[in-house]
This record gives sequence, structure tokens and C-alpha cells, in this order.
Amino acid sequence: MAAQPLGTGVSSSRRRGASAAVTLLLLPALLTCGVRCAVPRAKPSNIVLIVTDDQDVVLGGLVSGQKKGERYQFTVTPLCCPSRSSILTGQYPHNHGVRNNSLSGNCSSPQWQKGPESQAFPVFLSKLEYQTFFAGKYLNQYGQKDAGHVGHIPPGWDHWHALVGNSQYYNYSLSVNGKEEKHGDNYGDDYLTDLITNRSLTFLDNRSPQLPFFLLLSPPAPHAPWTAAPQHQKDYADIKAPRDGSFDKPGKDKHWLLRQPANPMTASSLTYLDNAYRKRWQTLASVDDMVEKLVEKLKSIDELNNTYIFYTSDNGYHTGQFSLPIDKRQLYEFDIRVPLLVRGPGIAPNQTVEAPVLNIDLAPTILDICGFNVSLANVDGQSFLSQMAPSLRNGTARPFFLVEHTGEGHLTSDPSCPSLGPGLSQCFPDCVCEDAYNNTYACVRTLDSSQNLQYCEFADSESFVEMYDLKSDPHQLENIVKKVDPSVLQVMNQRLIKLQSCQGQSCRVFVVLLPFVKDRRNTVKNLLTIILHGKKLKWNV
Ligand SMILES: *[C@@H]1O[C@H](CO)[C@@H](O)[C@H](O)[C@H]1NC(C)=O
Ligand SMILES: *[C@@H]1O[C@H](CO)[C@@H](O)[C@H](O)[C@H]1NC(C)=O
Ligand SMILES: *[C@@H]1O[C@H](CO)[C@@H](O)[C@H](O)[C@H]1NC(C)=O
Ligand SMILES: *[C@@H]1O[C@H](CO)[C@@H](O)[C@H](O)[C@H]1NC(C)=O
Ligand SMILES: *[C@@H]1O[C@H](CO)[C@@H](O)[C@H](O)[C@H]1NC(C)=O
Ligand SMILES: *[C@@H]1O[C@H](CO)[C@@H](O)[C@H](O)[C@H]1NC(C)=O
Ligand SMILES: *[C@@H]1O[C@H](CO)[C@@H](O)[C@H](O)[C@H]1NC(C)=O
Ligand SMILES: *[C@@H]1O[C@H](CO)[C@@H](O)[C@H](O)[C@H]1NC(C)=O
Ligand SMILES: *[C@@H]1O[C@H](CO)[C@@H](O)[C@H](O)[C@H]1NC(C)=O
Ligand SMILES: [Ca+2]
Repeated sequence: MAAQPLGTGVSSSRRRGASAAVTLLLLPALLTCGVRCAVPRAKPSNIVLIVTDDQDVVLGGLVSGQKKGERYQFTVTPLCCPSRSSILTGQYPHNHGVRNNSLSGNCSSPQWQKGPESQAFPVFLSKLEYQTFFAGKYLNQYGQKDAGHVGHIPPGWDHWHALVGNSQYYNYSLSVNGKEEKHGDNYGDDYLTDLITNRSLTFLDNRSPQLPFFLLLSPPAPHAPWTAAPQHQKDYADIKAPRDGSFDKPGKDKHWLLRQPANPMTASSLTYLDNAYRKRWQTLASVDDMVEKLVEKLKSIDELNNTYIFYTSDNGYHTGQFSLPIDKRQLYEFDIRVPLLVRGPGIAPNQTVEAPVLNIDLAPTILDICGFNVSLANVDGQSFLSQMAPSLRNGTARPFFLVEHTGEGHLTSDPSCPSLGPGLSQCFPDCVCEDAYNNTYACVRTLDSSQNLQYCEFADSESFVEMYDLKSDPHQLENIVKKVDPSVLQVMNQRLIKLQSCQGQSCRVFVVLLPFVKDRRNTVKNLLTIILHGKKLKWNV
């Protein structure tokens, strides 16, 4: 395994609390016996999981105002509903069956509710006597009439404040424990990010101190329509989307959709995406406030040293990369890498772990923390507790993994772009579309200390293939499929086929070695990361 501490450049103003965060993980003997059984009668650890909507990390979106850090996890699919379903189940999309953001693609559908949702990890937390609390965006189609309306409360949740439909900041409905609650656009009463913060604090005040708790907080930020709180609407006035890497580079050697955008981009597209980039940060300022208040509260009720806090996002984002204006849904780093920050008992501060972690690993990691025997859970992912806290667990990192996306389209042509024909979606006025039915792909990624390779196959009329060596080409500028040794393509293709039908254990164990040696002088750090202290995110109280 390749876990090793790395620098994360946390500012000196936040150093003072670093040592206070290192504490032991304590669990009662009645739960699974591991190292933790040595300390009987302690309460199991609490867990807080914060999942933002569309927050990138590659383009600097994690820590507003800070230079790029190295804090990543991968989503196994770069689209809201499939990714959120993966977080909840610990499964790849081909196993939980949620393919897109529509009911017909299983997003919050009756089949999802009957099947995967009834075995999602909160169900097990509830059985372990955790007090469970949810607030914010759940799944894009949650609360629709054909999906049980607001009366549907997924099993496992004691306190339920779920947004009906997709991310909004004002003018929305919530299901509050199964009853509809309507909200207008008065900042002090309705701003959704603040409402989530406030209700989580109230829950913590009213909880039973004898039992552990789990909070899943899912703010709308930084998703469109990017409505910032009044006090943050002037923040970051000079910020523009970064111009480096693949920004406005032509995607000529890439799949069909990437060959369409005008290059260079028009001035109006640039203005539009810079505006979006800045407004996204402004909405995130309220999430910083959320993290700060939550940590203060945990401290004041004396639970901070027994609470794990995870901070992540459902998918990444792009603003101008390969001349695509704004969106997600692509196989490139900006869309599949997401932030991951963790603090909690047994995790040394300020470390970065160099091994890939996936969003399907969150469920098994959380269950592992709670003392649940993870080998009994029906998940494709694996616990990364051992990587964050080697004093608590031994474990191994995975050598490679799958990313899969089913493209969305419309059966009719976009009226503003009739020449493009049907089958596309997310089209901009200048006829650049961000998704299509044939933007359906699966990739295998090999990522360890010696290799960082991505191999993708498209289900389109060209059976298009893309391959990147991210060690020498971190911005995926050159598709090397025609250059690389055919035996390498064959190995990658075989891995892909296996992963596309894997389930449970078969998603985790691989033994084939890849006969691919490239220039190893390039020491670009590829990684996922787990660190303790954010800069703008105020963990460190
Ligand atoms: C985190 O690590 C980096 C690099 O090792 C160091 O410069 C920084 O001071 C550390 N921060 C804290 C809070 O320990
Ligand atoms: C929806 O999920 C069910 C099982 O949960 C599955 O049988 C079905 O194929 C899925 N639909 C799609 C479009 O994948
Ligand atoms: C909320 O809805 C009202 C009534 O439709 C509308 O006037 C107002 O502009 C909306 N507010 C926002 C922030 O969209
Ligand atoms: C959240 O709580 C603060 C402090 O009590 C209050 O000023 C604000 O109006 C509340 N916001 C919402 C949306 O509930
Ligand atoms: C947390 O800190 C409190 C004192 O603030 C102490 O009583 C308690 O034992 C600590 N818990 C853990 C798990 O370290
Ligand atoms: C977890 O469950 C597996 C499968 O039943 C079993 O082999 C293993 O011993 C269990 N581990 C613990 C720590 O109970
Ligand atoms: C990890 O494995 C080593 C070697 O088998 C063992 O000595 C150590 O106690 C294990 N650590 C934990 C936390 O299980
Ligand atoms: C979602 O998936 C379903 C099932 O494959 C499909 O019928 C539907 O057209 C998809 N929705 C969109 C917007 O692509
Ligand atoms: C992808 O779909 C679009 C829209 O239906 C079509 O025009 C295009 O030819 C397709 N491209 C490939 C490579 O399948
Ligand atoms: Ca999203």
C-alpha cells in the first residue's frame, strides 16, 4: 500500500489545535472486537458526513481563497443521483441500478426504494442505535408524486429534513419527517444552507447524550442557481476561473462530444463561466460557516474528540476545460475527483494519504468506524479507516478501479440547435452540449506508486477509446491510445470488462500485473487525500 503523509500547506493561524485532534477511538466491547475492545464502556464514535453538490477540487474549488491543495477522492460516476446512490449504498452504479437523474433511470424510483435504499448504510447505523439526522438535498427526484411524495422517509432515519427535487437556495419544499414544509425567499427564514446548519445544531442540543449520532448534511452549494447569502454576494469579486491545464484546449483527439465546442471559446462563454466560478465560491462561503458552527457546537457539547467529520462532494466540475463551458459528466480529472477531508479519533493531523479512495468507500468506512463487521455488508467499496488511522486498522489499498457514466439525452432536438439532432442534453446557446446518450462510457484507472493510467471505452457509433498516462500528462491533453503497446490496451480492456460486472468482493481483489513501464522521473503526486485541517474550513477550533 502507498499511504504516506504528505504536506498540505495549512496556514500557521490554524496550527494551534493540531495536537488536540489526535485522540483514541473508543468503542464498547459489545460491538465487533478489534483493537478497540481494550477499552470497554466507552461510547461509539459519532459521525458527521457533509456532502456538497458539484464541488470540484482540481480547479481550486475546495478551499476558496487558498492555493490548490492535494485533497481528492474519486467518484465512481460524475453525476448527482448515481453518485449519491453510490455514497448511500457503497455500490457501483451497475449494482445499485441508478443510471441518471430521472425517475426512469431509477433516481429515487420505487425500485430503488424497495431494493438498494432499504439496505443503505443508515439502516445499519440505526440498528446499532445511532441517532440519525438528515438535512438537505437527497436524490434529485426525491419527493416527486411517483416516488412516494414527501411521505416517503427512507429507512434508518430518525430526523428527516429532505429537499424535494434538485438543489435550490430559496422557494423550495422540504419533507420534514414526512410532512411538506414550504419555503419562500426570505434570507433569515429560508436560506437552505443556513437552515440545514440551524436544524443540525438544534438536533445536537436535543440529542440523547447516552447514544452516538450520525448526521448527513447535504447543502445545495455550489450547485446552480448559485444564489449566495446576502452577506457573501460581494465576496471574491476579482476571482476568475483558472486558465491553466486544459482550459480552452481543443479536445480534437477525444470522443465525439469533445470535438464539438468552438475553440477558442467565445467572449460571452468566458464571461459566463467566470461568473459561474465566482458565484460558486460565494455560495460555498455559507458552507464554511456551517462547518465552523458545527465544530463549535460539537466542542461545546463535549463531543468533538469523539466525532469523525467527513467532508466531500457528489461530483466534480469544469469551467472551460477543453472548451466546455460549465458542467460535470466527463471522465476527466476535474469531473471525477472530488474533495475529501476527514478528521476524527486516531487520525493524525495534517496528513495526506496517497492511495485512491472512492465514494463507494464511504459507506464501508463509516460502518467500520461504528464497529460493524464490514465483510457482512453488501458493498463494492472497502473501508479506508486503515489508511487514515493505521494505529486502529491494518488494510490494503486498491490498485485499480472503475468509473462509469450513462449519458443523458433528449428524444427531440434542442430547438436552439436543430442541426445537432436528437440525443443531446445540457446544450448552451452556442450549441455546445455537455451530455448525450452516446456520452456513455466506462473507464478503468490504475493508480499506485508506479502507474497512473486511465483507459476508457465509449458506447457510441465509433466505439471510441481514450487512454491517458497521467504521470506524464496530468491534464489529459494527449490521448495515447494509438501510441501505446497493444498488449497494454488488452490488459486494460480485460480489467474493464471484469470490473463492469463485478459485485462485492470481486470489485476489490485483483492480481494481474500490468506490463507497462514508462518514464518514472516525473514525480507528479497523484492522489487522493485525507487531511485534518482545512484553511478556510474551520475544523480546528
Ligand atoms: C502540515 O504539513 C506541512 C508540510 O509538512 C507543514 O508545512 C505545515 O506546517 C503542517 N501544518 C500543521 C497544522 O501541522
Ligand atoms: C432500476 O433498478 C432495478 C433494480 O433495482 C433494475 O432491475 C433496473 O434494471 C434498473 N433500471 C435501469 C434503467 O437501470
Ligand atoms: C421566489 O418566488 C417568488 C414568487 O414566485 C418570486 O417572486 C421570487 O423572485 C422567487 N425568489 C427567488 C430567489 O427565486
Ligand atoms: C439560522 O439561525 C440564525 C441564528 O439564530 C438566524 O439568524 C437565522 O435567521 C437562521 N436561518 C434560517 C434559515 O433558519
Ligand atoms: C473528550 O474530552 C473530554 C473532556 O473534554 C473527556 O472527558 C473525554 O474522555 C474525551 N473523550 C475521548 C474519547 O477522548
Ligand atoms: C466478519 O464476518 C466474516 C464473515 O462472516 C467472518 O469470517 C469474520 O470472522 C467476521 N469478523 C469479525 C471480526 O467478527
Ligand atoms: C497490523 O499488522 C501487524 C503485523 O501483522 C501487527 O503487528 C499489528 O498489530 C497490526 N495492527 C493493527 C492495528 O491491527
Ligand atoms: C434515464 O434512463 C432511462 C433508462 O435508461 C432512460 O429511459 C431515460 O431517457 C434517461 N433519461 C435521460 C434524461 O437521459
Ligand atoms: C452521438 O450522438 C449524436 C446525437 O444523436 C450524433 O449526432 C453523433 O453522430 C453520435 N456520435 C457517435 C460517435 O456516436
Ligand atoms: Ca452534483
